[in-house]
Amino acid sequence: MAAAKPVHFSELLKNAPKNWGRFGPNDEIGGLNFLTSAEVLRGIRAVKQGKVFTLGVPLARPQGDPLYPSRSQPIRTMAMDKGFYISGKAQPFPGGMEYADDVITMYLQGTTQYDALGHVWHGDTIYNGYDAKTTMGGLQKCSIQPIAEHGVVGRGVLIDAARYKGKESLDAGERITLDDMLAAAKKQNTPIEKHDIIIIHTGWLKRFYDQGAEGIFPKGAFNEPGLGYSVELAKWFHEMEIPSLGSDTIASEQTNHEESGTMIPLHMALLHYQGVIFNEIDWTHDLAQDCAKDGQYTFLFVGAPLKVVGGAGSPVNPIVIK
Ligand code: UVW
Repeated sequence: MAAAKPVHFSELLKNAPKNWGRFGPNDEIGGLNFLTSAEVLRGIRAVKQGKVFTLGVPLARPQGDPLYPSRSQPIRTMAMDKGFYISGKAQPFPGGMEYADDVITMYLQGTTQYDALGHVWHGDTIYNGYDAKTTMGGLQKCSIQPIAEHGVVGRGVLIDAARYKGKESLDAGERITLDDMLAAAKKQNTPIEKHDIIIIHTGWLKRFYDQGAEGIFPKGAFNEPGLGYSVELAKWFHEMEIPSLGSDTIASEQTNHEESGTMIPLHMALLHYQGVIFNEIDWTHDLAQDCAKDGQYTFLFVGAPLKVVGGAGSPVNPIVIK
């Protein structure tokens, strides 16, 4: 049952671990500090077959893309195409070359994306203790740029939570507990190792493409399934030094934490407190099908967000190589 009045995050998370200061006073990349060259090589050692999966969703479809309800759909328009030449508005280059150009207007988090560490906070400080006023007019601290400069490269592990629960997709608001995640990993014969990049498959995103918006916003509600907050889960992420978490949902976590009445508390407990890099709206369906077939749930994961100066996030097309 939902709490009558939401508990403030400062109270809910009073025993949750924090990495502020752990990587120095100037840190802006949090968990990516764990992704050293040794971790890149560990990721490369997970490559066994040369199979490639791309986790980005199609961008700016005329019929609409999956995104957080307050964000508007990406709009792509042609700035140059054959019509410009036909109408005489443009002339071919000397030699005859013509070209097409286009412009996109979108939320940087309006597709498969990474969140910057300055994307969310409570109170007056963002990750690592920087003043939240540094977000005004563009993130001067903890923007997506330092994350993009580093890259998100290491060993990835897919946790197929839908398969573990015997479903094609989890239900609206369904929680994946720490025990669920560890039991799913065990069932897959793939224990999660320290510094693994965790990608959770819930089957949720496929509902959007099969059923339209109603599939992921039943009765208009934003109520996603996913990993749910507990202090044990937060401590486990801290002990395991998990650099990054992704999923096939819009926020990569269970939306509503009923015990406290809070919304998306892992954005606070993991991203804001520990610097875990969040990756969202991943297309995991094909990868999950393939992992179930060949039993290989680990891979080299390569996430390359754009170096958007001052950006709170960035689109990305993560690459998985098995
Ligand atoms: C918010 O938390 C508002 O957005 P996202 O799910 O993109 O992190």
